[in-house]
Amino acid sequence: MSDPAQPAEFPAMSELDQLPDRDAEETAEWQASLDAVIRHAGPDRAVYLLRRVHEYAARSGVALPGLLSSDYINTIPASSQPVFPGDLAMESRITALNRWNAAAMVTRGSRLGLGGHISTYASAAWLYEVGFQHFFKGKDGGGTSRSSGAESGGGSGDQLYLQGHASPGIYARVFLEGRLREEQLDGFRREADGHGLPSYPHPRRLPWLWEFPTVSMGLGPLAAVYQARFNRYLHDRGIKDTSRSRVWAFLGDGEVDEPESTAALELAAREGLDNLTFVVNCNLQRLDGPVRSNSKIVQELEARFRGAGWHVVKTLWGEAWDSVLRQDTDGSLVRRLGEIPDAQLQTYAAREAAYIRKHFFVGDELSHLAAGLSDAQLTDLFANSRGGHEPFLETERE
Ligand SMILES: Cc1ncc(C[n+]2csc(CCOP(=O)(O)OP(=O)(O)O)c2C)c(N)n1
Ligand SMILES: [Mg+2]
Repeated sequence: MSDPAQPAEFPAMSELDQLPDRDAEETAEWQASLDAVIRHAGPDRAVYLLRRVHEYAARSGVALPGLLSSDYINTIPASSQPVFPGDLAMESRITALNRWNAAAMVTRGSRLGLGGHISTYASAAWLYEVGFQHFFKGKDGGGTSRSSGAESGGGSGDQLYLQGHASPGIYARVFLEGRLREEQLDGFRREADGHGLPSYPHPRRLPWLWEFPTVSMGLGPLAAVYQARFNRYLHDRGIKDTSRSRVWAFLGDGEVDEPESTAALELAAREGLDNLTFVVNCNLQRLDGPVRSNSKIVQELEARFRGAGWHVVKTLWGEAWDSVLRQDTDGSLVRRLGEIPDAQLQTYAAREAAYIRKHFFVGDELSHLAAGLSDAQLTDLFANSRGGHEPFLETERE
């Protein structure tokens, strides 16, 4: 065993190919080109060029290892954003009512010392509403095909592994559907008389509502992978048509620290389980504080999921950022977003414009960019236009 006090020197990744340099002069020329770009056009330009060369190499059939993380911006650019297919006004209202009722349940429970999670659903309400309205398929014959509108007949529907601590929001939604009464909501976490609602998804206590238990943290995502694999097995053996079933796991960013949450990621990729979606709500918080203080949980997770062979789509910023990012022609804003640790991002969300101007928009390019923004715009960017939980109609775009 090596002595942890004397860590071994590891070679840099670039040296791992162990090939002799067959043309040192040519290598030096390439390096000199890069030096020149860094000197004359800056490191952001160098990153840009290397990324493009990397992409171009991959397209030309040059087998390079993939990059594990992308910039700290939305994966889907604003220009490629699809049109929201629903009734935005109606869905906004449903989401607001659910948030309110969920908050009321937890607050009433808390007055009695019962506890409950108020921010889990509050930060994920839109993710669930969009799922329920536009994606999840029920068990009634496997749901309706979104593409054809035809009944599939005999399918098994989707399986939802919902984040356990979001249960008040799910109860609130079921209440709006008329399937729970107000007295039952008031019985949240009060099951002693046999009529209350369990704290978390509990298929034995409330079998008509909950299909899978997802607390303790980590059980949902792990079980979801095996569910997706089992669905494939059933289908491949001709036992059940699960070809249209999708398994969804909703989880928190803190939850991903549970070893169970990521234990089967490689298995999912190896088995090619494209019938499985994880939705990780990165609100940067967990009960006891920020999920990561001095680094970035989203970037860390992106690298981990990509490394395991998953496709990753990040939704980080709302529409207010689009026009600001368009002005960032030299990449300094994107670089700055990438270097701000999570705890500092949370601070910006709570601070006034002068603080944001002084501490975030540092350097000539960035302070110039900030000069074109009002104080209200600046605070809005960090306090309200984060997280990507922002449905947006194509017609609203300027
Ligand atoms: C295995 C396990 N450990 C601890 C807890 C207690 N606990 C409940 S919620 C929570 C934090 C959850 O944070 P996150 O996953 O980020 O959820 P969110 O921010 O959406 O509430 C903890 C530690 C638990 N439920 N399960
Ligand atoms: Mg969290």
